[in-house]
Amino acid sequence: MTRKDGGARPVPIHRGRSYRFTRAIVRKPCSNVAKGLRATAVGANECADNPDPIEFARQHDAYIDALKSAGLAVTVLPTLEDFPDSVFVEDAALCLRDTAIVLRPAAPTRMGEAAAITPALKRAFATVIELPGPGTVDGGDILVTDAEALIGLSARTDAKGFDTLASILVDLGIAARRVDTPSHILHFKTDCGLLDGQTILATPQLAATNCFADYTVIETAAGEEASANCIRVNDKVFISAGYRATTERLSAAGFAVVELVTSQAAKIEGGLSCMSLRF
Ligand code: CIR
Repeated sequence: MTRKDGGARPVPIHRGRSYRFTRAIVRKPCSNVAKGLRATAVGANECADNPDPIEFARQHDAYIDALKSAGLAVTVLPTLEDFPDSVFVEDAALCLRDTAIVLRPAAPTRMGEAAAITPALKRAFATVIELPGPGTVDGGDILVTDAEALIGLSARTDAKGFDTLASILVDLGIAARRVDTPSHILHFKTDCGLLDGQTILATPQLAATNCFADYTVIETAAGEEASANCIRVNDKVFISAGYRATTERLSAAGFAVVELVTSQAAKIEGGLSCMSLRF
């Protein structure tokens, strides 16, 4: 079968490898979390819509409990006060089965998060590879399925970063496919999430780019685009709370859906996938 973009159909390697996990790494949100990046800059601590660090920590604790209830052993790293966005550990690394890749987050205020997470990766993985520069890649732009890694070019992930990461992944036996993230979307996975090895939840806008031509796509309901950043963890699908129509779609398709409140992370453009590294 040929994809609409002309490429060969990816070959599934291990069924379920993209959502069967035993461990996760998370980092507690710091007290400076209100200074986290967001598209519309506001004066941190002066805006009613800033995240509240205490409420963020509560929601983060519930997130950790949910990961544990899905069967994961969770390593909780301490806060990093110098890095307001450091709760979003996904952007600093890509964790595969036996290998972790330390990425190169593009935002100047986030670059140091990669070095900060490296010791924890070295404790958990036999092999840790540091992505060489000068390109940049944020983990939020990488969607790993059973068959391949889709890497979305975005304001954070550039072509050089893609090329460098793709060559590492190919050496590890993982096909890497470059896709484009529509310019209004922060990260590729802001608008999509894996449901199983062959099924993806995506916003209609991202699905319309045809990047998921080889997959079954379930679209988020109208007005519920913010629910797209779900995560599949073993037998459960975690989705942000408050998106009833999309949740019903997933339940009707047979997924065991669990809603989690992410209102604080959402204030600085974070969601479910960004708050953990799962492997
Ligand atoms: C940022 O702009 O980098 C953070 N405020 C949000 C990062 C969310 N990460 C993700 O979607 N993977």
